Amino acid sequence: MKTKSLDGKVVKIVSNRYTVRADDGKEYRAYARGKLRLQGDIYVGDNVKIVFERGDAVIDMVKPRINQLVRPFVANVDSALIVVAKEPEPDMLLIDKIIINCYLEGIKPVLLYNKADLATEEEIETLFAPYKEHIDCVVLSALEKRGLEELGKYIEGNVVCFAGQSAVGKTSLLNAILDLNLKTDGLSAKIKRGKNTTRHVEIYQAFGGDVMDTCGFSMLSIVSINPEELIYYYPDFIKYQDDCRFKSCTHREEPDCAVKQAVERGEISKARYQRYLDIYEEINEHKRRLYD
Ligand SMILES: Nc1nc2c(ncn2[C@@H]2O[C@H](COP(=O)(O)OP(=O)(O)O)[C@@H](O)[C@H]2O)c(=O)[nH]1
Ligand SMILES: [Mg+2]
Ligand SMILES: [Zn+2]
Repeated sequence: MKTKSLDGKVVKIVSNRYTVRADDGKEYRAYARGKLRLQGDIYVGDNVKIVFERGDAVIDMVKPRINQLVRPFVANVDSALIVVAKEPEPDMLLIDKIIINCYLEGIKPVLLYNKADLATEEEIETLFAPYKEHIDCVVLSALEKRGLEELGKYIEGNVVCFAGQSAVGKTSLLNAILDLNLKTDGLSAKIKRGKNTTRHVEIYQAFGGDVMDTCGFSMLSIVSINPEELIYYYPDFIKYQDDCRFKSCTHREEPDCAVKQAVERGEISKARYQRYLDIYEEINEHKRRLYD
């Protein structure tokens, strides 16, 4: 006897129940086979196959992931919408690490400045300056509903994930987007703000794409690469690299380093360069602890 099976995407996880949006357009609350839970976690964003057993939907298979992020755990993300805001004060080291992680996982980073209603144009420009040549930057205010249509362009046809510190306004932005979609196509409903939303990830549909709200990334370490490889994840450094004296230049102590010269000339932001050195050291330190 052939059992009915459906393809779908995990859009929500609450303890051991997985909400799967299946290709038939319906959502099913499914259990997962024990072997799958043993093999590793199932993430929000995972593409799965469900079967039906005695009336229960059961996740039978998890398809290979294109990529994944940890803390929070999400899978198959096309683009990360990295939110910074006037408040809380931007943690640029964290932002740079999120960007590196995006490149490592093949995820397109987009930098969003929210709460623009509280900031001056100059403050926004200063924050964007080191990035705007290689990363798309968008000015937003969830409060004033500013920039939402532009944000929609990054969501359309994609699976996107909000990232950034806590309290920058990720959920507010998502709510503003859902509101807008509700008005235009009557599709989506507002997020119910629960008390227990911190560890929670859920996918919402808007602008013809999937949006993951997350609790944000509070800390992050880059452990999957060697420090010498870090340079590949700095598109703003790469164009100078050919002019460094050494092919293997890591742009630190080496003589005749074109990247350091660009920092001196003010073409590369000093602060961003300093954070590069800090991240380099952090990876180095991690490797040392691993092998000593
Ligand atoms: N002034 C202003 N406040 C905002 C804006 N967006 C969010 N907030 C406020 O910032 C706080 C944190 O927002 P929330 O969406 O919960 O942040 P999250 O932790 O990143 O999801 C709340 O008090 C919001 O009302 C904005 O565009 N302007
Ligand atoms: Mg939130
Ligand atoms: Zn160099």
